[in-house]
Amino acid sequence: MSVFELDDHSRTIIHIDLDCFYAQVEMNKNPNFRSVPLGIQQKNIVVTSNYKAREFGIKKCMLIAEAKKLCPNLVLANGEDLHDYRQTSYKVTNLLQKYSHLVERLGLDENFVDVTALINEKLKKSSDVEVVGNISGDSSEKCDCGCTERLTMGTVIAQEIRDLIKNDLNLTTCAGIAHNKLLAKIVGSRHKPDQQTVVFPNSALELMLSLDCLTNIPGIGRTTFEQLESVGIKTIEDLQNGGVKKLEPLLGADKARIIHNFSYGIDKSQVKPTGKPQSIGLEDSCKSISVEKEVRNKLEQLLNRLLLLVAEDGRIPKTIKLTVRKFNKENKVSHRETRQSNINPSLFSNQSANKTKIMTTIMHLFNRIIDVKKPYHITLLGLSFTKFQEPPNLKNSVASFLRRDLEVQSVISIESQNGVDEPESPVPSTSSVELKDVESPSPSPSPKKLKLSNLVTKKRCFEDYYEDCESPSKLKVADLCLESVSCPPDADQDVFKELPLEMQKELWEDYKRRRSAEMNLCSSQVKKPKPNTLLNYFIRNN
Ligand code: TTP
Ligand code: MG
Repeated sequence: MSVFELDDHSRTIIHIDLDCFYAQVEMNKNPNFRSVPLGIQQKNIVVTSNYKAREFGIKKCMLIAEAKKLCPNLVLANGEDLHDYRQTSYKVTNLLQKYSHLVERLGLDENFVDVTALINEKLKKSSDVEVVGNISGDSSEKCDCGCTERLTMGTVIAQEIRDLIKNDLNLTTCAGIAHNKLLAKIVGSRHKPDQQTVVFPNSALELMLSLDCLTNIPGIGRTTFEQLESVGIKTIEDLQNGGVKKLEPLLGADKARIIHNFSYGIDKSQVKPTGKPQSIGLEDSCKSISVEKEVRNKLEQLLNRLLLLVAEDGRIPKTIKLTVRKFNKENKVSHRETRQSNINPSLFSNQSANKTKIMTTIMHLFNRIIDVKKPYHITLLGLSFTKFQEPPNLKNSVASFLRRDLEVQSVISIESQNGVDEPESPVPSTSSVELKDVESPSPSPSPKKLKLSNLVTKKRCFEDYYEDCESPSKLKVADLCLESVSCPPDADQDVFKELPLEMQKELWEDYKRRRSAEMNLCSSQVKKPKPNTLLNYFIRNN
């Protein structure tokens, strides 16, 4: 079988590399640097330079003395404190995560984004797009698997991504678009700076053969290069012709196969997400809005887009945050205010989110920032979800059963400590003050402080949530449950029946304690919960 028959074109990967990264960060901090050749100094080395300096022949990792000889007017900025670079780097990754949850960071200034899902969505609506940017090789010969259309759409998305990074962070980038990571990375560096290049599978081999040196293949460093050289493998063709068998004694079976595939432009490695974002949000600046209906429309649009991103992310948000930028016409100053609120996870069921209820919460937050009876001018609206919980994909596992009950149990436990009632609606229950927010924290009680009677509601919320997750362990517990425990009168019989025996006992004990406290009106005589119960174990681990 030919090596190409093993290739899979179904994915679309975008590799994003920031242009002269450290230099761009410094130029954003000090715009005077834009008009001069700038080198970034670490010790006695120029680790990078802006493109003006590169015109003088300055290269990365050149000695300062050598660089100064080439360009006596070279301005140097100290780049030893990485803080700002790191911060900017994460901002870029956060922006990319708006396009896919499959974003893999590579160092500080490179990211792979797997946009396959987004492209398949977009192609359902329209495939009438043209390539944006450069094409590597000849694109006239088309593959009939659909990769031409996918990669073409990939170029449109890459441009969108690069525009977003430029607009939001004032950073230019290069992008490579291909059906795998290897080709995306290699092809992205073909046209620099501030450009993008796509390679279609039929030009992959040509691209690989055009590499000057084996070390241009990611994964072949100096050591591997020397190992290969020692057996006469010096070029890409040598690598291809040598075959896996010749490489195995040198590199081991796995690496040999990978490197051999690489030489043909084949790379099966996945984009491995580098941690999930702490928040998923969108902002939209606008011409002054002064009417509540317009605000609502704008926020609804944002929410619709945001829910798609959240669905793609897969986690369930627990908090929503609204950002409003207000413009003060008198002193011509804008400032941002944010408010946030907890939201009930049950609003995000398997199929769709309850937009109406989420909008109610959002408008409630809005009315806490803006007094709509007075004139106002809004120039930006933003929504973001934060604090996530993992999705309920623990179907048929013991964990799913425990997890459901975990939620119920912590509710009971907290109630028994606080005894505070609270509605289960998603109306704001906490208020966080950020930036110039001047509101004092809301006096509303925390959503955790639910009464035992809310156990049922809470439990049901979770059942909507876990919809068809029938747990075999649950059935077993029910089947084996020969011993029966009374159901507290303030708990739902049906829900109670489903709980494992241990938990039923805990609930009954809890009910007895509360009853006893009520009867005696003397909390000091109430038996305290045992410290090492199953219940406490789960609560501690929540
Ligand atoms: P690169 O992406 O290699 O370089 P770059 O972004 O500056 O330039 P290009 O336009 O060619 O992509 O590296 C990213 C940053 O990493 C770079 O700005 C400085 C830093 N760096 C080092 O600290 N040491 C090094 O040896 C290199 C190569 C880069
Ligand atoms: Mg770079």
